[in-house]
Amino acid sequence: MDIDVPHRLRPRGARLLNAAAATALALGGSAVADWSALAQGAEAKVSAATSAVATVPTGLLVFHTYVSYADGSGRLWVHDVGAQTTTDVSAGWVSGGLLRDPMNGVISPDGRYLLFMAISEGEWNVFAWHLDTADDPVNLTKNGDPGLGLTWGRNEDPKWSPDGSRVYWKHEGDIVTADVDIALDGTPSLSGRRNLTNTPWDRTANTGEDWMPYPAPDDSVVYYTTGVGVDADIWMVDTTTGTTTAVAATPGVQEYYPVLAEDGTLYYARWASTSTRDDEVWARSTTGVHAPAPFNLAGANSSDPWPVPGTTWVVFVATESDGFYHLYAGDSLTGNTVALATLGLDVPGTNILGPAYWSGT
Ligand SMILES: [Ca+2]
Ligand SMILES: [Ca+2]
Repeated sequence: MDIDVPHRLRPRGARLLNAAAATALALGGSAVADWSALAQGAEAKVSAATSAVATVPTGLLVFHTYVSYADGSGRLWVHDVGAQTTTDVSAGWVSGGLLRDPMNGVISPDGRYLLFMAISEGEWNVFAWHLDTADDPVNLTKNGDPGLGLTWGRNEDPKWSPDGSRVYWKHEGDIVTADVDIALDGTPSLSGRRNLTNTPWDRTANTGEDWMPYPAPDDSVVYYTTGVGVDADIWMVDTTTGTTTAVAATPGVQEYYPVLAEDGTLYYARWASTSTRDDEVWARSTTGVHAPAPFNLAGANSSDPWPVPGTTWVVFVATESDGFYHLYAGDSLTGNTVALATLGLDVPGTNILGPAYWSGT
């Protein structure tokens, strides 16, 4: 089996995933959680400042867990902020042999589908699951699909277009896109695939890899990461002309995982410096100024930012002394940082990664 090389060094844990311990966890005592208020007195880095916008809207927070990258322990979770429940939606798919190591989930703008990547047929593929149904997830990038014109290979890092009509993902080291078609019975499929980048990928040397796309609200450009490790930069490609432009390209510093906030701020992860290779969440303002976010944890790796729509909060993950990544919420205005485990949202003994927030329609 040809498995992708992890882009980041993931800590290796000794314990196995304990899925049962994490079902139906409570996030807080109210239907609308106030992360800042709930964190008072909790074991979290909380500044003296009070959050200007502390209320978190109801919605769904998707994330994935694994002990070590692609080791077969991967699970995909949906946390309902309003209902205060956390569900491993992937348990049956994994135990039934449909797929393994699901990760990088994102919910469609209309809330109907969960898009993610997982291994099946010996390779990474992009799946969509009709949320809250007993339907199996549909493999949207099934190898040899004549309608999609795919060659056999890796399909990863899927994202919805802002209106849900398209999907962007990485196929064999390039950013590609295709239209979403929904059959009368609700079954999703893709058509009309085209490449947005065309840089040859050397699978052995691992050069020329474009990954982790994130589209602008009008689909005019798609942000993405190019290169890995010390060579990783963030670029954007014009979806009409194909022109590519550097966005965050500091030499000798890994820059990756671009995610756009509603106000136009571009969040991403990068090493602190060429010599200090701790990941930090950074932000590029709408005026083009790049700076570390005020909520990074000292001496830890902070990454995988996802702004919560309608708030100043950014959900992200950071390493702790147990060697695993855990969920955090950071206030981009005040720097208040809340460990969501202190509110009961945790899956002990595994890495929690790839949070994506859907705030509802
Ligand atoms: Ca490429
Ligand atoms: Ca760089």
